[in-house]
Amino acid sequence: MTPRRIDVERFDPDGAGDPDGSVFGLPYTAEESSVVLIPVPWEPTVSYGRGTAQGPASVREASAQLDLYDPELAIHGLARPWVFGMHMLAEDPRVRGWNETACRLAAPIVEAGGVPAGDPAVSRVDQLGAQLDRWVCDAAAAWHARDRIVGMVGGDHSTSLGAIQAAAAVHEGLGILHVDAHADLRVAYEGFAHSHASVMHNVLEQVPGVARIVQVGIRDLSAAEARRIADEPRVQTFFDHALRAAAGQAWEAQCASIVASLPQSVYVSFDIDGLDPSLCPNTGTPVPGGLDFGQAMTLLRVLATSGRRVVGFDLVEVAPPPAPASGAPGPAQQWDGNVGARVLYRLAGAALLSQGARDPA
Ligand SMILES: [Mn+2]
Repeated sequence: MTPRRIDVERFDPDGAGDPDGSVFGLPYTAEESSVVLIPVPWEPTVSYGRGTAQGPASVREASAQLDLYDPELAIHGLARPWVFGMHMLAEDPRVRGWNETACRLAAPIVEAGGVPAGDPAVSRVDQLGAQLDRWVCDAAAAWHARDRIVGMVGGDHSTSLGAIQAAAAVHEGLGILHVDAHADLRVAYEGFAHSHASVMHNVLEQVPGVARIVQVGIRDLSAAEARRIADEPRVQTFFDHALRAAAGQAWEAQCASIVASLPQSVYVSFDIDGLDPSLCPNTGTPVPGGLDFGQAMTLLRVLATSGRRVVGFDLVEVAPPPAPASGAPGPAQQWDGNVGARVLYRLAGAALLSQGARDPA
């Protein structure tokens, strides 16, 4: 990626963000921007709390009120990541349509806690999931080909597969930094192969360009997933409990160990439920424990300054609370989106910093 510089005069970062702007209140088009964000409102196999199909919209809405000066990246020469241009594309109505169809088919199955393999409705949901993967992969690949940093905003975690396929196609030997409460290594969940709980299994099986998955914050998994972690040389897992047990060791040093496990080209797959659930109370599958916000920010900063290149990323499983019966959503309604927007801004900043972007003189 060659960082693109945009016309900074068109935006006042100290003013109130433009709520109609594409993301972070910025007025720049995808054409002008170094970072292009693809919203993927998708949640058919969500098994517990719903709402993550509204994730991209909730992040976009809350992002308008962020301050865009980054004091932590400033130390490394990138206080103003936004000057390289960031844009979130509009949602594609076809994706919304496929999601509605797949949710309708999946609802009774999820309600029943799953069905035997071979059920026709399960197969149809998996087919729609495969169709979604192709759409996400093509959309991401088009912007990779145009030398942009591509970020995907889900949707449930299954949406990451297509985005990882696109990144791995152009970055052989790709490593995934996977922040999550869950290992997501199930072969299938409730019958669905294209499940949010199976995404990293699907990456291992279907994306040969991925050399390694480094998991952080994991604290909710099945015995079969634990065996897979133990037996699979491509997966290294920094369990939440182990990070806590090493709490005497400074977090910075723990981040250095995590990052040292990754190859040169890195894609970050950030499930918001990797964070403490007070930071994502409406996410679909919250789990107590996890990273606090500062720990996550430090991890991404250590990654960005390690000499590795962050070539793409996603943010998934952000979900707003149900809309209020009346009136406009207030700050409490926007909390999940607010935290998500801050993670997204740091992901974009970390990718830019890792690829050589620095503040203009
Ligand atoms: Mn998760």
